Amino acid sequence: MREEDGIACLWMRGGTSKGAYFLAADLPADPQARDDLLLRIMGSPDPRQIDGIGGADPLTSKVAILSPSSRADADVDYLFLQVFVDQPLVSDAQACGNILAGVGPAAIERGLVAARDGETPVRIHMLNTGEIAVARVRTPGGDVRYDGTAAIDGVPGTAAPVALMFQSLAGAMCGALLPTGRGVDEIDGIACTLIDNGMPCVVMDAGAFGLTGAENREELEADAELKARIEAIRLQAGPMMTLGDVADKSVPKMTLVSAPRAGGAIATRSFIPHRVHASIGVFAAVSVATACTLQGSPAAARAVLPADGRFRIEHPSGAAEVLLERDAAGAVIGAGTLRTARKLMDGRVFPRR
Ligand code: NQM
Repeated sequence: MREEDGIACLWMRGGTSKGAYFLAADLPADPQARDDLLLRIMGSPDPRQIDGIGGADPLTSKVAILSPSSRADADVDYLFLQVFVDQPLVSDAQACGNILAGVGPAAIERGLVAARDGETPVRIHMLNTGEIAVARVRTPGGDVRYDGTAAIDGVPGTAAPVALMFQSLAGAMCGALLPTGRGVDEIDGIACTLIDNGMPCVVMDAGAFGLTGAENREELEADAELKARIEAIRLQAGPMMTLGDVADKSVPKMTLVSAPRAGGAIATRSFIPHRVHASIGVFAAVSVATACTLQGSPAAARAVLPADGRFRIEHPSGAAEVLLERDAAGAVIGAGTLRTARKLMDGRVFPRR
């Protein structure tokens, strides 16, 4: 690989995020050399990412690396990497369900998965957590179809649906759904549910911070005192969740909940962790929905539980629907959601040298 010749790159929207999709074979095998290259491709560290293709926001500074699956029960391996915008950091300490929505289409585009006529199920081995997701990709005539009639809040217009299904996400990063063994912990006087059903999240009541929970992204990001309080809780929650020192990690996510305002199950505002999410992550939404079912959790206290298992998780730009499958005892055993994805650019990217 010669950097001056460019590196094959698909630039795609996955759900409400955007990122660069690569084949592992096109990147250095050594993680340090790979991360150094990705920082230069994205233009990090720089708040504007002016000399790279990153979009100056954690939601548009993401990378998916695809390779033939190492497992017989999957079609493709997917490693997610979060490229920090203003720090020289690349982290594999979280999965990403939004970027996941583009993995099926990208795997077909790159010839890793053969498309069927109509719809192609793609079994995706998520290397960050070891779990498998199944994505259903529209492929009429054996070609990926991006246009369609599905709409998701946070993305204008409509596109082809990508249904995502998950099983056994509990403890994906932390080893247990409730890594402290409790549904509620108190940190700095705030009741928190420390939960991981696909994404390590700290769920807290917005009211405990004197907020209504309806504040917008800009208002929350401008509140330096609030951000400092939330970061202090996060740094304590990290080791409690078995994540170790999380100062340089993008997990746990910090989600403030309040009563739903638009007919959903719960309202959320999520720090991911230093910027506020414009909507909510997929696995974060699954984790928050799961917290809504846990008696004693600040989420359960505010939630309006749906009778049909379809949790509409309200967020700053609408709501994300998560379907939870529960066993007879009420434990969450499966989850699903609907996303869309779109190929924006297929070409070669030239990193800063
Ligand atoms: O929780 C952003 C996103 C995400 C993560 C973040 C995600 C998930 O929306 O599954 O999708 O929380 O950093 O892309």
